[in-house]
Amino acid sequence: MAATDPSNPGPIDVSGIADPSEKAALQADRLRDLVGRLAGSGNPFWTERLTGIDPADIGSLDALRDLPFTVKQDLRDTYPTGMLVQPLDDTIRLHASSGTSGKPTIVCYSRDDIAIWAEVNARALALAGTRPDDILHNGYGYGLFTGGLGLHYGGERLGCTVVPVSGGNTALQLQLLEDLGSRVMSATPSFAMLLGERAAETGVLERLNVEIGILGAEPWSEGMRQRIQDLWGGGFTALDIYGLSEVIGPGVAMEAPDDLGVLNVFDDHFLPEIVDPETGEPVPDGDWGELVFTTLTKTAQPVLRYRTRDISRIVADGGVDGRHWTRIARLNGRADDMLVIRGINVYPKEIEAVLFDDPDVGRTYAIVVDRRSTMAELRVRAELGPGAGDRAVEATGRLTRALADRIRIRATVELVPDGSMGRTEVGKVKRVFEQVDDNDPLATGG
Ligand code: DLL
Repeated sequence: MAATDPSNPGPIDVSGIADPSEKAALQADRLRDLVGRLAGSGNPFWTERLTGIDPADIGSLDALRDLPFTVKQDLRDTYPTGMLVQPLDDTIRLHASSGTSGKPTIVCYSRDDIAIWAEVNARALALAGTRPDDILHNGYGYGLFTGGLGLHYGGERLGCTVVPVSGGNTALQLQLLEDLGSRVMSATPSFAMLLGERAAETGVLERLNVEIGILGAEPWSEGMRQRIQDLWGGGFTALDIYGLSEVIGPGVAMEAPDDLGVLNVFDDHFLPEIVDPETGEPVPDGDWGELVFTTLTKTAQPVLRYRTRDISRIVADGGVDGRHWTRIARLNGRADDMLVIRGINVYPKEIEAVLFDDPDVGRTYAIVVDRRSTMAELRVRAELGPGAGDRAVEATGRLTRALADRIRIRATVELVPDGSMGRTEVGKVKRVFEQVDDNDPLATGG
């Protein structure tokens, strides 16, 4: 794939390929080419992984299920750059994501990869309603994290004026939003909430012009969307952007305002599958399972059938005339996030859904798994909404019952005053804490 000419980058394709057989043929061609590139790269990891596979046998997408998966551990085992299939000389960028433990995962980009990345983020922005004459206030962190630079290049590709403000420094952010009149903002949902809260507190909110939020990098429920939109006011739409560093960063899939709840996967570059997270077998169409991606066009560090651990499903029904991307449901958590409490499996997202379903719950919460005794206990702390202070007792009882109904565990619910819990200004919000000794993990404002 040739890098685009910066002086004449061409139109942004927000529609995708209309004819299903044409799309499948393109994907199969690209898959065959990818497997050929991996097998012929001389990279020992791929030589070993692809033993016995002849790229020429890949005649259609049916061949996919016989190809090997890649997993995060493969990137760890080949740290730092052992999954590169081009010389490091040919790469022009490196990003990294910090895992919960051990070494970061490194991802490298060729010039063509950067062009693809800009293209898919430009599509994401355009799908959300961003126009070339917009000022894009980019509140994702710049640096090793892919969020900042991913949206930055996408915004430039679309022709926006990108404000590379990054995370943190909310006072400066609000000043820039007000003075520049930005209509589009990109940030994590938790940071969008924090900015909205600060804007409301300081009286700036009514002077802001933000209509579109491009929010992702963290799981966030419909209840959270509602709260963010309520906070920012009637004209604001919060939309979901999805991606992961191993695949490219942000811009793998995007929600559109006329098709809420669904992510459009840019399937000419990223081939999605849904598999059973336990067995790796494909699930029946429409069932929930683990999202898997093959990077069809990346050149420096492609992945084959990468197991994301993220949970979604293919959505075949509905859609919008003239748009043809593979549609998947907004994420329903990660296979790794599952908590096991007294033998019962609980996803934090289910707890968030219960909390944000309740009108008296405010804008942030935290979950503590107390493991001080052999029987783990679940504690949920949430802020009360503005004006809900005198309903705390009833709300506590109601939430305890709702959680017991939904997750089949009796949790200790603690409702605290609006604004009393800590906020995350930089990076991804942390919602789940383990307690192993008598130090309260939420004591520092969690
Ligand atoms: O979070 C890339 C990104 C940046 C996406 C900015 C969107 C916006 P990583 O740091 O590698 O990359 O983390 C990827 O974050 O596997 C999901 O578990 C989670 N994640 C990303 N987007 C969403 C989303 C970036 N929209 C991991 N909803 C992924 C839920 C998300 N989870």
